[in-house]
Amino acid sequence: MKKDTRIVLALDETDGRKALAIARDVSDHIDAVKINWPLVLSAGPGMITELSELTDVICDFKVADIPNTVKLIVSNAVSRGASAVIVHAFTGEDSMKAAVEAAGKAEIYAVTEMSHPGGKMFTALHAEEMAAMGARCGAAGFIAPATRPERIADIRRTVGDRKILSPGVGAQGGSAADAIRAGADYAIIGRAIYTATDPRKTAENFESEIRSVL
Ligand code: NUP
Repeated sequence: MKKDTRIVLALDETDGRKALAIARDVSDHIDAVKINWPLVLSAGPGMITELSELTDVICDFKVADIPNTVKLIVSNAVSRGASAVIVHAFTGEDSMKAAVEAAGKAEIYAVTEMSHPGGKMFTALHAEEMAAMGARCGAAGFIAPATRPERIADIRRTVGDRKILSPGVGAQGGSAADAIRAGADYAIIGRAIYTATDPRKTAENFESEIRSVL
């Protein structure tokens, strides 16, 4: 995945045609598109392949299962063109290793502390442990909350130079500049871009905001 704009577009728009149009429109101002169940369930898994012809695609399937099921999901997403798949880390070492093995040359990103208020209830209590386990098992990146930049800094200390991608910018109240300043490599931004009147201009503004703190 390139590292030019430091923006990953979270494309949770559920109309497939609109999603593709938005991705094309903002493609110069993002480094990758992250898709999640809302788009895949409404427009089909073919979206992974279609979007992968435009940019790198991260499948945010938050896979949380036994190793065999993890392997089946990750290898399916990668065979359709995903460059990376997001998995939960709380499932433990065997499931994490299965994800990394099934991904092959593609990357696995592990969720640490989630960005919403509920993320503090359980995920926050084990975020560093989950990050350390993920790093040991070969996860290439980690998801850490832009809503709590100080936690990005904590996770950064745990994972060294592996990637950190931070959701929670805009609609959830976090700031892209603060997330990058705290140690994130990428800001994951969804509604603030794809529901904007001018998604391209909005992405461009985020890009300038991020550039100002690099
Ligand atoms: O902790 C997380 N928080 C989060 O928002 C982990 C995630 N993967 N996400 C995802 O990032 C969420 O599912 C959505 O796809 C995106 C944030 O979107 P938005 O709040 O910018 O619209």
